[in-house]
Amino acid sequence: RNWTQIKKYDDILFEQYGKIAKITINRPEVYNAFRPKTNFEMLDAMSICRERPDIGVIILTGAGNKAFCSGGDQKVKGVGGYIDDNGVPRLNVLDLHKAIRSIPKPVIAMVNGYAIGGGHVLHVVCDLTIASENARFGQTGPKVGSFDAGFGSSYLARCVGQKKAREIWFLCRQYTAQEAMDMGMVNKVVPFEQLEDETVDWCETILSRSPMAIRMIKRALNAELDGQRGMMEFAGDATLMYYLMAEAQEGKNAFLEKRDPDFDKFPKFP
Ligand code: 2NE
Repeated sequence: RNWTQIKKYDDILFEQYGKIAKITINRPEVYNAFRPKTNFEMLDAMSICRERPDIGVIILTGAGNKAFCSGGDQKVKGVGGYIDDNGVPRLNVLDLHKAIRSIPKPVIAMVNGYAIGGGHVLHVVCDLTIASENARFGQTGPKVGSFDAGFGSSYLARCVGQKKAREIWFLCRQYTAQEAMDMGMVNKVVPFEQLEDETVDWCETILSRSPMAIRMIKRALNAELDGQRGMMEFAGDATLMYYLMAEAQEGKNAFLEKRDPDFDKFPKFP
């Protein structure tokens, strides 16, 4: 498949095939662990995906056949967070979680190996997960001095149920792709050689559906868990649709033409 580069970065690959964008964490020497720079780059790529009308779905994956992502890079973990080039400790992967949740286009985790720790959280936050048979899922937080009490806990519990979510976090065991699918946190398991074909096939099916309908469903499913922020994003799209209507145009036109608006001509639906 002919992926073309969208933008060059140090820690990630950012490519496009048709209307599909692919973000690949490209740090195989540390099993695709992320450092602050990796997350800043992924955030930049996500923002480009959001703005570009020719991109309809995003794949998130890891380079190689060992790991999707092994979480935060323990070699740069300092006091207060992961230390960036300026010596500032941060946990900017949380901004990436928000961006994945917020972008009005589906994000698919293509899990090609270990999804561990913060890497497990990343796949959980994505809208869908397609895994290869060699993938392994699990948490390590309470083993290595960390935890994610955000989407990595609450949304995980919505996927696998409260008991399983507690098991995953309390015991820090690893699960096979099939076990992860049986728990409800993976959509499909395929042999490694078929992983990209299967994922692209899912992307192309999604791309053949109504983008506005997909957008509203993502918003609605998020809103159920995301409280006021979820409602705000859902409401933002309701406003978008209102702005597309002649009724909203009439209000603006009347203001600019210094006349009273005539809303009478618009139907009042039951
Ligand atoms: C992923 C896993 C289970 C793989 O085990 P194994 O035995 O197959 O490989 P190995 O030898 O452990 O790892 C291969 C290379 O990758 C590096 C290793 O150090 C090793 O390199 P060398 O020492 O041979 O040079 N590597 C792997 N993971 C790394 C990491 N996270 N940071 C830096 N280097 C890493 C096994 O490697 C594993 O358990 N990895 C650690 C997983 C982990 O604990 N991640 C952090 C959890 S906390 C977190 O991510 C987090 C959060 O909980 C909340 C918010 C934000 C982040």
